[in-house]
Amino acid sequence: IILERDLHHALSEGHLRLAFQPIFGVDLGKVVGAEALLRMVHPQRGMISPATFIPVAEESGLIVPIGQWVVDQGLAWLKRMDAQGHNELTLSFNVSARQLHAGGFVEALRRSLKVHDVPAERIILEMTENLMLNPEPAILEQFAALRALGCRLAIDDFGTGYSSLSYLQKLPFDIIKIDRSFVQGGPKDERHALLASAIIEMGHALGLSVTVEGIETSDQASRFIAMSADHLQGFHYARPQDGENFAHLLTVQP
Ligand code: G
Ligand code: G
Ligand code: MN
Ligand code: NA
Repeated sequence: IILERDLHHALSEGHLRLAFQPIFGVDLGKVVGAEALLRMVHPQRGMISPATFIPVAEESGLIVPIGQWVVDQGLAWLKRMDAQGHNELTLSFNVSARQLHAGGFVEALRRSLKVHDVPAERIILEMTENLMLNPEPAILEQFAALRALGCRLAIDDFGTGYSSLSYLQKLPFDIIKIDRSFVQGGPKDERHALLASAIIEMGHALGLSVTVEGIETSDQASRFIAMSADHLQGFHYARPQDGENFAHLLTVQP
């Protein structure tokens, strides 16, 4: 169990880390971006998954300063990649509803982009579809502000939430990330593949780019390339990595 004070401690004592998972661009046939994924290194218990502590962070409101830390660290990393010549990578951040409801997210991001001298066009913000179901005007304003800034917005875990397809035409999204449950095994495999294929077509018809996550085998990669997915992500390409290892991955691609 992670408590609010554990999180406080992790933030103030430097026990948070970012891992970066490559995102493969089908067109270019290479890694074109990364998703930043938060980790907590507990002094006694070792690595703790965000699935365990993000809910506590959201509940306590600590997700706001933690989210700012994530953006700041992520942009600093992106600049280090630039300096090594990898200066076209995009960087995706996960953003929870609580961060937007708290207010100030857009302004903090704008400041951080300025401080680190990163163009907003290289940033993607991933949000789960539950956030889009009945967005309040204040949330819609932030979506618009984020796009006006130049960032792109992605719907994360697409196909697992309270999907109301009507939001796809109403909301200013650029990217659909198809949830990994559509990729990976099980008796409903065939139907999942058909659904994934239909989602890709629908996304393209709406002018959206489609990413498929959870690609674990070369067979899955081939299938989704044949379905015209735009970007692929998953253990087949690489697990979430230490920022320092990432540059190495760019040179050893499957
Ligand atoms: O990295 P892993 O697959 O264990 O992530 C588990 C969940 O935690 C995912 O749903 C992911 O979106 C979420 N997550 C990871 N990093 C962050 C973060 O920086 N902020 C928020 N809000 N969620 C994150
Ligand atoms: O909800 P979100 O998509 O942000 O979750 C990202 C999580 O998915 C990370 O915790 C990451 O470790 C995990 N992940 C990334 N690629 C794969 C994969 O190929 N297989 C599985 N099982 N999990 C993956
Ligand atoms: Mn994500
Ligand atoms: Na996801």
